[in-house]
Amino acid sequence: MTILSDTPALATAELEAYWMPFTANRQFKAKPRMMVRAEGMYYTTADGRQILDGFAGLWCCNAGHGRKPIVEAIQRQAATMDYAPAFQMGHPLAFELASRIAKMAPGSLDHVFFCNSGSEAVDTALKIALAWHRTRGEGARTRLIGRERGYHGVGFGGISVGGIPANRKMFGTQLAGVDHLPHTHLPERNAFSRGQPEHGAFLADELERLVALHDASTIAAVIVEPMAGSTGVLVPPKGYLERLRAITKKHGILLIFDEVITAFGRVGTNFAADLFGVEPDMITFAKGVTSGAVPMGGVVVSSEIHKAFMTGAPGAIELFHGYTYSAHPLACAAGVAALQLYEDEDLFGRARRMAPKFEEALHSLKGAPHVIDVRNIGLVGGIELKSRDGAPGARGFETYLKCFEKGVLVRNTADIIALAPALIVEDKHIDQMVSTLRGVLGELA
Ligand code: PXG
Repeated sequence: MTILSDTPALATAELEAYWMPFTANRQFKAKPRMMVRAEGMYYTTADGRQILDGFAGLWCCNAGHGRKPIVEAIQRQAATMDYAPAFQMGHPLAFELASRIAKMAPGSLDHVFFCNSGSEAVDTALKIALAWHRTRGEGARTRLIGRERGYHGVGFGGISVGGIPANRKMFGTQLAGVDHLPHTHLPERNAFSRGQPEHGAFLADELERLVALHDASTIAAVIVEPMAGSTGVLVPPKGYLERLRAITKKHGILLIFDEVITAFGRVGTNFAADLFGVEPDMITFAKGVTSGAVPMGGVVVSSEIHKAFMTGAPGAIELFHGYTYSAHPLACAAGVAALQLYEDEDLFGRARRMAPKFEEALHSLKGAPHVIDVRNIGLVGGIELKSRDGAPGARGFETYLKCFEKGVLVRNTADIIALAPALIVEDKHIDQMVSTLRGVLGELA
């Protein structure tokens, strides 16, 4: 199969040293897909083709690519102060960004700990959960509960609570004392749901079963993505998150929402917690906070959690955790500029306004070859294809490659195609994504 018109910008030998993440390295290097520029909704490849970005990079460039206010803020900051020590020192933009995020966050979530990625954000949140219980004299609460089909990055904490077998099986025993809720994907009952599916709230009751098994006094936290992105756009069933919240509260267990994908407008609100009307105790974020322009992640914690640490001698360090690049000046500059841009252009409102058109277009693929489910929320869509006999994932990957060949970047997780365009997406882009997908599905075996 011709994957694309291949004019690699680099000689094959120059491709060797870079061990690429989550990539079929040998296959890529045989036919590289090399991006060299990005602007607005489009990438330009090394061979000069325009690619419509249907995935905001990797769920991150929510304001679109190369946005001037963000670019200029980064340039200004790089020229003014490249770096300031993160420990026992600060710089004004870190405080400004934290204040802005705290104001955007729901309810009593009002303090922000910065790191550099979603994986670090998850590890940070899990550590804060453990330390918080210990600070309050409940140090026996060490158990962490994740969910099948959850993705929480690739640190040992994240893969331990995560629920993707391939991400876990090669890496030993991971964290001790972790258990998992069942995932919420019920295609036989919920296929072709628009927005939140009707069935599945009962799956939250599995937490009661885990509490009965382990005893609440051993459980520190439950972590879930309010909408599971990576494993194929699993929108929470109606009532599910509410029930998780009620059960965690009843048993003194912290609830962490991993909003690395869903925060900052992806579902049309500041956080998915706002859309679903459920307030967790902590929210992890990354990606959209800088619109993907500089790596950054973080955790927003409730005032109650934060307050519990602010005790002891005034000169004592309250939390032995942090990174050299926590609140890096370039990331903070990008973050402040991105949040300002989201506000100035009302991009989250725009996401809400575009969502019905996006939903309609995606669901028009019902009945297209191989399509067994379409699901969506905000500006996120998932199209599930029937797996080819004996070759799970092959049809999804070929769809991804052929869409790229035809000028549209989508993402596949096995046989599920995900779409998550930047919030500046226009009708014509949505039409191009869906018509390209329709064409590709028609061609595929
Ligand atoms: N939590 C969630 C919910 C994520 O989606 C992470 C943590 C980890 O973030 P970092 O910054 O450490 O990668 C993520 C990342 C995909 C895809 O194709 C998803 C992610 C990353 C790359 C690809 O779905 N999510």
